[in-house]
Amino acid sequence: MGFADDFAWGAATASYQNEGGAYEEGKGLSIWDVFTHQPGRVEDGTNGDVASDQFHHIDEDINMMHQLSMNAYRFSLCWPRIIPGGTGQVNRKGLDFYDHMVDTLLQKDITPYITLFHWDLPYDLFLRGGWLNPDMPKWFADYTTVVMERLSDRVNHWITQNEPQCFIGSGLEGGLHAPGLKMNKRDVLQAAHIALLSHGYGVQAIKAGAKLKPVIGYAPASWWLWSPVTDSPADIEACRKQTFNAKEEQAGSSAWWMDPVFLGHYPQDAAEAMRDYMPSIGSDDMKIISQPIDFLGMNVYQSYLGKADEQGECVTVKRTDGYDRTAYPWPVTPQALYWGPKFLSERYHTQIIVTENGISNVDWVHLDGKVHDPQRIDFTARYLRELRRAAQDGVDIAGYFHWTLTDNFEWATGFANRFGLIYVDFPTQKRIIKDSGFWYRDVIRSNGANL
Ligand code: GCO
Repeated sequence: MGFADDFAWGAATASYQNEGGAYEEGKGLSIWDVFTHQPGRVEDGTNGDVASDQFHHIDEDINMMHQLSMNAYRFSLCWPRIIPGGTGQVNRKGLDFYDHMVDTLLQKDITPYITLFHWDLPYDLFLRGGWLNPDMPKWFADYTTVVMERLSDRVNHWITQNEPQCFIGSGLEGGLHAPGLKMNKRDVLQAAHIALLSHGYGVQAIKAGAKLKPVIGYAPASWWLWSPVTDSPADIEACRKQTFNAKEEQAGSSAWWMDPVFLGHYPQDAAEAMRDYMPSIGSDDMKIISQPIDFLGMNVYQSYLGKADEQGECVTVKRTDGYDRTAYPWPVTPQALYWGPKFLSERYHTQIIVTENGISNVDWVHLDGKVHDPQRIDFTARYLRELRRAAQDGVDIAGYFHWTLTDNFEWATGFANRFGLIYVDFPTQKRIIKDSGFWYRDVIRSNGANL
């Protein structure tokens, strides 16, 4: 037994990281357009004005997906391309771009999985308070309704938000991502609550507006994850407990963002520890936040490793110099794709789709004109084997989206990190399928049997 026959195999991207066309066809500014143009924000001084120029290369990119036998593509919509000011006036030309994209994908039998929000908040909404403004859930619902009207006659897979841990945690608390703020704990938890409520309003708007029966997911970051170093029950239990611990860290954790959506309440011990900072919670809020959805999207790149101490508490195993790591540098921990789906599906009783997994690597064009990236192949094979093991153990896993299709703009590190299955020569925008792209094609064609 391996992956289901109708398993979704694809790649994932995000509008700001790929599209470019930052000032074209009536698009409004997003917080990332503004942030990346401030000196010192992006390590290599670059920005996503052009990125991998998907705005002009979309047909070519879809042809390559087809060539690689992908049957699904996860991408996000740029809210200010569709509604330049965040609310009000709709930009038809922005919708036309996505309309064309959806049609072209469907012609190639590639199922679109659309993420409504992958961080590029309309700048005008930031000026109105962004995630601190109590109208935000309604704005998000209105935007979602506009999208439903135009695209839901052909698209039925929807993801409300990508990684709130980053757009709230890194954007509003850590200051590393747009809009680059360092707010206090109370304000951060208030913004987090409004983001969760926006997810709920988004789900309502999808259900109300969808012309095809929708399949709805939510894709928080799954890096707050501990894998046991042995299979002993004590190590497993300790790691499970630590994976859902949100007491020391809320905005970055898993449970703070997942318990409300799947269990209808904040993690109780963490909420108790945070009692002086808790947001104001309206009487219907938790019900709206926890309306049933169809899957949990997991973005998994790594996990911590843990073991139990004598009291059964989790001790994180320290890594020393020389451990296996990617170019980022992030540790290589394939077991994250076994324990992550297992722990999360057991707690939340939901289907899992791996909405992101991948590796930044030091890729370049070799003398023979090809891009040889054995590390990406080995990395992905190891992770996919662990995912298959989870499926064999009965975890309901419906798809895998590799991060990412082409090399692209990696947020605050600029173009320093190459994550693509397809190499991009940024000065010319020429694409070259890497060895890993062809390897992934063979994995897809055998539905994982060749792993
Ligand atoms: C995230 C985002 C992606 C990243 C990817 C590699 O996880 O930060 O969803 O946009 O590019 O994860 O860092």
